[in-house]
Amino acid sequence: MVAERTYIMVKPDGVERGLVGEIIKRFENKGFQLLALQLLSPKREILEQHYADLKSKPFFGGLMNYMTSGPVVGMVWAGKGVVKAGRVLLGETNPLASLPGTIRGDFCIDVGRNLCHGSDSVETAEKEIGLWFPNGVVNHERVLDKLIYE
Ligand code: IDP
Ligand code: MG
Repeated sequence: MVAERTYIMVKPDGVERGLVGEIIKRFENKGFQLLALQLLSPKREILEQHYADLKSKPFFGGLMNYMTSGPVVGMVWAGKGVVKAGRVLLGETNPLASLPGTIRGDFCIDVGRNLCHGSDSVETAEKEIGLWFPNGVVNHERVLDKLIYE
């Protein structure tokens, strides 16, 4: 029913700290639909593509080390306004600027250990979904949708 999708990723610190379930719970509670989920240890090449726009930043090397330090959990979530709402659930890039009630606001401190990723636009989301789920993602009809959407 709802076509908008976003790519949400629990970063290595979030996986190591056992926060995968907590992060999934927040998206489930809101009413968004989980379409795909995988745990994998990402190679540098995929991360260089994922973070291509940050390549010239001084923190890029540190970001690559952080993101290759352990497995990540990547997910595709669907729902009305899920790209923007997903970023609201995550909080600000800098966890210290994130309000309590957001994932980053509740669980972390440093920008270089900010637990999670969320696509920043519908266009980026589709690009990221294609990158991380090259075999495609199937949309599922959900009976529950009539209780979530008017
Ligand atoms: P976003 O994750 O909120 O979209 P981006 O600006 O796209 O933020 O940056 C991607 C990731 O790079 C951030 O989530 C964070 O892990 C890392 N990052 C961004 N800015 C800094 C910085 O100033 N120092 C260290 N790491 C940073
Ligand atoms: Mg970003």
